[in-house]
Amino acid sequence: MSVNVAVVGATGAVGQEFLTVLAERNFPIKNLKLLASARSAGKTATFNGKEYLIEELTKDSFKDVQIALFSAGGSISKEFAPAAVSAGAVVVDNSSAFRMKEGVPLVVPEVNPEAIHKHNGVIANPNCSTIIMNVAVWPLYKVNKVKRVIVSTYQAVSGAGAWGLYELEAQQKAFAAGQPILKEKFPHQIFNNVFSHNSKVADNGYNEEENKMVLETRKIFGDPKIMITATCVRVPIPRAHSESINVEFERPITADQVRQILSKAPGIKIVDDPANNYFPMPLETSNQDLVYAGRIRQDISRDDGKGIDLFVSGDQIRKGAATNAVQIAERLV
Ligand code: A2P
Ligand code: 11C
Repeated sequence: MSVNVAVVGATGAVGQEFLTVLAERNFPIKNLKLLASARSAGKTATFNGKEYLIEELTKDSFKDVQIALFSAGGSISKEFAPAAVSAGAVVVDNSSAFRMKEGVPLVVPEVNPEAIHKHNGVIANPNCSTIIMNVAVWPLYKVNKVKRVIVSTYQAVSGAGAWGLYELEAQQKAFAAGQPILKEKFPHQIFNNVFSHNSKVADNGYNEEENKMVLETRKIFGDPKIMITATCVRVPIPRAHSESINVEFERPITADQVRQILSKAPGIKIVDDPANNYFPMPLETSNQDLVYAGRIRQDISRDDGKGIDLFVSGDQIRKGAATNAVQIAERLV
């Protein structure tokens, strides 16, 4: 069955990736509508070798649309997703607008695909750092319940949007040309630097990205008690987020068992070669759908055998956003 698809935010980093992933996976599209702001109306974008006109997003944009993929930020989702649902579309929303709302499934297809069909018109795509962590931790959780996760992220600039990439590139060019390095949207210079994630710090001392990793994982795993603490950091990398993850299990587990479980898990590739000091790297996971996992080792800070450390890296625009949303849409059709 072919369906009419709308992409909201079609000019953005994730929007553009939606087009690539839909084409690559041969998504059954009857008609495709590309929507963005008035600034982009009249421009074109390519899908499957064909030029499509970009239209301005309005509340009337969704007539006859069956699936609407949104990635234009939370406020646009809040304003326009209800119009899409009223017009009969199912919205797969990449923003944080509805993720924690009751009745809105929050889905990583490798973890909780059964939630997809319990929607009331909107299905939420989790935050990219959450997805990448969940793909690696869930297969372990299923075998030996995870009690606690301590995660530290190394997040690429394009996670902030296409502008993050332009800002890093502009600063690199200015440095190479011996010119002053200007910062625009990031709160600090990102070139030659690392800083705490640029989202707002909440009253609990954690920034929004960190709180998302905690709350979203609890909803996706269906485990409100799982203990998670996160430190999210922006690094001067164009693409692909990496994460150092310490996992505490209910029962003892060995590094070999973890390697075995993850080597059979969907969406994961093991890259774990201590002899050659070769482990997951954003350079190699960029433009890939698989989450790479390695540095799998027993946590030596404890003597009960219940701790494991690992390092993962995954493309946050693909598996962390566009691919995950398209996988959800595939299950809908
Ligand atoms: P536009 O390019 O016309 O501004 P990113 O996450 O990479 O920053 O991309 C954000 C996406 O959201 C872009 O496609 C952008 O379109 C879109 N967008 C931003 N504001 C609006 C708006 N008011 N209406 C529709 N789309 C919007
Ligand atoms: C980043 N993960 O890399 C963020 C951006 O809730 O979808 C996406 C925020 C979100 O900055």
